[in-house]
Amino acid sequence: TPPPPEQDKLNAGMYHSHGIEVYHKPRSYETINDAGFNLQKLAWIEHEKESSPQPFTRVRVVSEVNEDIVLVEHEDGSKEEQVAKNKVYMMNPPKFDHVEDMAELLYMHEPAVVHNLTQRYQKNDIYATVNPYRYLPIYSTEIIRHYRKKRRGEAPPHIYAIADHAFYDMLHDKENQSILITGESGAGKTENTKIVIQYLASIAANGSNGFGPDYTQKTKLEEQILQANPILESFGNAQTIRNNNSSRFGKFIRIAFNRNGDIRGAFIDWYLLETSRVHTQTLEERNYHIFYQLLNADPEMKAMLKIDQKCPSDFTYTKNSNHTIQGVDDAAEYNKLVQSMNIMSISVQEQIEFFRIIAAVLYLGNTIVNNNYSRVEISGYESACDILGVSPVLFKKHLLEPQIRAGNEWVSQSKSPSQVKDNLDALSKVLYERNFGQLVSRVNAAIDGPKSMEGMSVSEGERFIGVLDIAGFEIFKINSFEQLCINYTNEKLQDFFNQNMFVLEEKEYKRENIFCDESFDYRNDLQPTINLIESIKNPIGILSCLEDECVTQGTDERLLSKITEQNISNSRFKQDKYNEGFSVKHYAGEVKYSTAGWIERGKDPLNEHVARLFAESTNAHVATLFKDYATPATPTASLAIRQADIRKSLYRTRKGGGSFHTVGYKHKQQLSVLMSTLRNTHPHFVRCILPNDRKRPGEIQPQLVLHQLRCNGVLEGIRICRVGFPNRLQFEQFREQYKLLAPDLIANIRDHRKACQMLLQSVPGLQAHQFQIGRTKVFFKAGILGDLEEQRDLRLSEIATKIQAACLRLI
Ligand code: AD9
Ligand code: MG
Repeated sequence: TPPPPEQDKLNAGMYHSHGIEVYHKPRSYETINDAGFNLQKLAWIEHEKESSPQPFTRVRVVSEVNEDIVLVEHEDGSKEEQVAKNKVYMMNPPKFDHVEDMAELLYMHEPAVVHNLTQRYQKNDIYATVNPYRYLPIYSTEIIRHYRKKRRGEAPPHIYAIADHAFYDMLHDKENQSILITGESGAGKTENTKIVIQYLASIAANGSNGFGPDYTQKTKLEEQILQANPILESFGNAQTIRNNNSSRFGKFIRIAFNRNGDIRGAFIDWYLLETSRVHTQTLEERNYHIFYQLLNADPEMKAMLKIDQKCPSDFTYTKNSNHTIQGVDDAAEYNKLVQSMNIMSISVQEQIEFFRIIAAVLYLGNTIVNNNYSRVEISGYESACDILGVSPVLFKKHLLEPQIRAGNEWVSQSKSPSQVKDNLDALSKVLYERNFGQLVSRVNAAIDGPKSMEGMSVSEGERFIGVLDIAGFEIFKINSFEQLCINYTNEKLQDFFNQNMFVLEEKEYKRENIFCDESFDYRNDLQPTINLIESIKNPIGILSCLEDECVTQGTDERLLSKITEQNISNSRFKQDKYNEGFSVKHYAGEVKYSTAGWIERGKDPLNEHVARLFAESTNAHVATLFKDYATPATPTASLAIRQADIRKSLYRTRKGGGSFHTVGYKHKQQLSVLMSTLRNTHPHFVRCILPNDRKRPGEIQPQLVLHQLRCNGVLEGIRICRVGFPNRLQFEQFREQYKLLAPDLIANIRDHRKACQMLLQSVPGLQAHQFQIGRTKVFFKAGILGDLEEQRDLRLSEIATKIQAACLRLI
């Protein structure tokens, strides 16, 4: 084993693994209430003011006021106060400072975790899951080599370690793997996803030649897989207040390997692209990068796209946004994009097609809508029609006076200017989203991996490692449908995590022959929340209520009363007193959702007639994007076609929406496929943490960190670890550590198990239900090990006093 490079020692710390490490070796969650009262102990109490930058205050316990309350003194001597015992968290002794694996902490609770993360970050040990906001030289070939084939705990925590374990487990256990990366916006999910893929491409390239020392050589396929990201980022990322390169979609990238560990291909699935950004951005944000990249492209390309001489201020969709990002050169980014597309073997002609849609969207946004003597008029739409290969006359006709069916007849429906504007924006969104989907499909065709998500049809002997990069749990002041979808996804992932932990724990108990009562079963903890969102009937959950109301042309008010009426008895549901929405109790906290605008958003946003026009475009790419609309259904079509169309529309309604399925419904379907894929993998969990909200290096805000720990399930994990027997030690280790408690009693006992048993029976006050003796380990209920540690400390100080006295006598 080569010694760890200096740099590595310096920077790598308790990397993202901390989440999973914590749960693998659960520790107790102790307050002075469970740990037992002890004078002069250092502890943490919650800071009174939530606004304080420090969530917890260091105190010394002074005296016991009564059964429930103690008097504490702030460590800086500033004041004394009385605090409930169950709010006084035991401080870990200094020997636990900066520990890499938080599972080693004696006391495991919110203040301990926040303290550890803060301490490590300040020492530049960013790999306490925290985004450094600066380049650190810890991703070199040298370091890849260091992490290659290391067992757990052998090398300091690092994202490479997680990637390497996944790779090893895949080859060794012949099992598909997944790496689930979650965290707030800006926490580092996408960067780490890229680092994982870079690592896998580096080591896999050396798979069949015995993991030789050269981690820099890559095959064309590996190169292509690495280039997928810049392409996706151009079209799917944008500058937001929180992140200059924020992913506005979720993705799951599966990389397939053969038996030797060579990369066979990859496949990307994507979720929930934020389409509203195409037409509206908030202050200090931008539209998708691609708009600015094309507006900074070379003059030839701009001329080809009919945007020559244009800049962001010439287009409605870009002019109110930031036009540049500090430190980013959009022209250079454009060149990189083209380079990536070239490596991906996307031809110049194809590139132009993908770019063309972007130009068309810009022109659609510039269409002027006004009222001309009570008739709606549009102007300036011709460029968009020209680029999209459709007739401007028909476009205008369908847009302004779409024909709708009334019984068996078709009648013209007139629109108001704002409806026409909404329609244009809806078209832009759909064009953008379909173009994005097509681009991902094109990338998938190039990297040619396991073909379909449903089948996971990796060929014989092949396995995959999937990396999931999706937005983490969100709680804002006003939460809407997007937050519900994101939080629902996270609820499912947390549930998956809990199930996993439960199964692991259960296996360990079985292996050790430990009895655990039913209260230990936390498997279905989150089920009521999941039901509340996704249940189809009895009662009808939120998403299905939305689906029903959209199909029956309901209103937001009707939707809300239906959701309430159906779910009022669910303990995770709460009615809103102002009747503007409802609250859901998620694992990470209670979130208030506002239902305003859900029905409008849930409906099919497309003007079907215009969509059909696109399906018939002279431009093959545009026609492909809308091929599902390619059925003629105008009043002039033959009777047979019209009847078929009517049948189709009946069929759609009967199916509960058919192609009009709401975004929520589609997301639910996609999520259910994703979950079944994940269930067939060995998961690895990575929690990314945002250190500060200013995109700054070296700064850590403990309140912000605490909030994320609460939201990302780390603390939820700690909570469930308190159930059952969270602390455990090997017999020999336990005996060695605690023999002081009864040295004479066990001195001559050879069998470690027996010695542990005798030792534990001799501890005064320790009750039989507080511990269990397994096959190789002793197991403790939360808080008990801390007690023993106290007694041991006491014994040690007695011995020290005796020795001191003896020395004095000698003198
Ligand atoms: V979002 O939900 O997509 O808005 P992410 O994906 O969690 O978010 P991202 O990975 O994009 O965040 O990281 C944000 C920025 O932090 C990056 O653009 C980098 O500038 C910075 N970052 C994140 N991780 C690292 C790192 N390991 N090393 C250096 C980093 N910089
Ligand atoms: Mg991202």
